[in-house]
Amino acid sequence: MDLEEWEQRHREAFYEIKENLPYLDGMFVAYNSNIDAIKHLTASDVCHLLELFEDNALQERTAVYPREIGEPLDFLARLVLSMREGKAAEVPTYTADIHAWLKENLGFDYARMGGQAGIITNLLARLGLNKVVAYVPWLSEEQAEYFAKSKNLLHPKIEGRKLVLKHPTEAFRPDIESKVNWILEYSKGLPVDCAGEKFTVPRDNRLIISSRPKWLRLDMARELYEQLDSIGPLDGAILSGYQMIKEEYEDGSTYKDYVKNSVKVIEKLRALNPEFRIHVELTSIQNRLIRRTILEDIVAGHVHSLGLDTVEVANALNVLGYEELSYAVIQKGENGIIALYQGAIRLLHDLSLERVHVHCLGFYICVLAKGHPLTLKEHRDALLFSSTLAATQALQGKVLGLEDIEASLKVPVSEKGLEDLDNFRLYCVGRKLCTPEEFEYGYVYGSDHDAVIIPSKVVSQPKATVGIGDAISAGAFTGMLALIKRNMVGKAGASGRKEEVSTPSSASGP
Ligand code: 8BR
Ligand code: GLC
Repeated sequence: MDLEEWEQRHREAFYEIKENLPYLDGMFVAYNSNIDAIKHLTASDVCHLLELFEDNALQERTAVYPREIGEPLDFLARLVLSMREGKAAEVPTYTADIHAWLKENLGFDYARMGGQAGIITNLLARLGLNKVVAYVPWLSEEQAEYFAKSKNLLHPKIEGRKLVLKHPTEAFRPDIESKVNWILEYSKGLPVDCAGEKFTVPRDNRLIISSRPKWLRLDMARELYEQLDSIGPLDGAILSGYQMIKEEYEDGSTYKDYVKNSVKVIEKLRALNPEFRIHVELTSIQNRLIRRTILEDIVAGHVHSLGLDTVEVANALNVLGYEELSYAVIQKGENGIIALYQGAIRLLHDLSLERVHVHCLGFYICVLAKGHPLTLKEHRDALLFSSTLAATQALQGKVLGLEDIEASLKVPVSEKGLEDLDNFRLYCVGRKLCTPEEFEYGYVYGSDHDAVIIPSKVVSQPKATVGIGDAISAGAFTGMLALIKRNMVGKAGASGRKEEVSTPSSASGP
C-alpha cells in the first residue's frame, strides 16, 4: 500500500465529510457521562504503589484476576496486568474507599469530561453539528459544567409536563452527586523494576477504575420517555454506558428490567424517522452475563452499528461462544488481523448488524452487511475522517473544532498499520475477496458482506489514550450519516456509484 496515496485520501475525505456535516439535523447521544480524574503514571509512581504491598500478596491477587475493585490490592493487581500487556481495561468499584485511597496515595493530574456519551457529545457539538441532544440520567450540577458551552448542545428536561431542550447547565438534577472515574494512563517504554516486578510497558494505554455509586441507574425518566417522539428532527443516535447495568439491585429489580427499558428507548428512537440509525459503542464489560445480555438482547436486531477495539472484539466473541477465535484475537492483538476480520464478520452476522467498526492502533476495519446504503468509497471517507479526528484527540487530548482536525492532517499515517495491512492482502487476494488493486483502495468483497480497511494516523506521543476510541467511532458513524443524508437530498447521484459495491471488478479509484 502506498503511504502518500493514503495521506492524500485522508485530506480529501476530511474536506468531503466537513462539507456534508451540515446536512444532518442532529444526533442523540446517551447515556454515560462522568468526570475523569486522569493520572499519567511515572516509573516512580508505580514503584511507590508496588512497595505498599507484599510481593506474594500481589502475585496471588493477579492470579485471581479481580473483576471488581473491592480493596487497593485488587486495583494494583489489575494495574500490573494492564501495564504488563499494554492492554486497556475498565474495572468497576462499588465503594467510595478506593477513591479516597487513590487520592491519598496517588492523586491525579487533571480532571476532564469522561464517559463515552459525554466525550462524544462534546466532540459532535464542537464539530458544529446543527443539534446534539445529550441524555445523561445522572446529570449533576458539577457534571453539567464539563459539557461544551455551545448553543447546539442540549439536554432534555421536563418543564410544566412538556419536554424542552436546554443546555446541560440548565437541565441538571439538583439532587444527585457526580460520578468520578480514575484513569491511570501509562506510556510505551515505561520501565517497571521494583518489588518483584520487572517489565517494560509495551504500548501506551490505560486502566480505568469506574465508580459505580448505588444511585447509578441506566434508565430514562418516564415522562421523558413518553415524550421522546417530540425530540426530533434527528438523524441518528450513539448509545453507550450499558456496562453500568447490574445483575441485581437492592430494590429487587434486576438487569432484565433495565434491558427491557433500554430496548423500548431504542424502539422509540427508531420510530423518529425510517432512516434513523443507531450506533452502540462498546467498552470493557467485566461481568460476562451482562456483556452477553448487552450484545444479545440490546444490540442484536435493535441497532445498526457497533464500534469496538481489539480487546472488546475478543471479549464479545468469547461470550458469544467463539472461544478459539476470541483467543486468536487476544493473543495476537493487532497482528491477528485475520482473526479480527473474521471476528468482526461473526459479530456482524450473529448480532444482525449493518456495520461493525473495529479500531486498532494503526488501522481500522469496517465490515458491512450487503445492502448497506453507501458505496465503499463513501464508507472509506467516513473512516478516514475519523482517523484524522483520532489524531487530533491523541495530539491534544481534545478536539476543539474542525480547524483542529484540519491541522492534524499533518500527523502521518502509521507505517506499522500499512505493514499489517500488507500482510492481510495475501489472505484477501488468496481467498478471492478482492483483487490486489481493490485491496489498494481498501475494498474487500465477501460473499455475504463487504469491508473497508484503512491504515490510520498514529500520534507518536499521545497526550492521553482515553477517549480516542470514542472519537473514532463517533466520527466515522456521523460522517457516514452525513453522506447518507447528502445522497438522500439528492446533492450527489448515488445511483451510479452504488454499482461499485455489488460488482467487485468495478471498484472505482481513490
Ligand atoms: P478505545 O478507547 O476504545 O480502547 O480505543 C482506543 C483507540 O485509540 C485504539 O483502537 C487506537 O485506534 C487509538 N489510538 C491509541 Br490507543 N493511541 C493512539 C495514538 N497514539 N494515535 C492515534 N490513535 C491512537
Ligand atoms: C468509559 C469510562 C470513562 C472514559 C470512557 C472513555 O466510558 O467509564 O471513564 O472516559 O470510557 O472512552
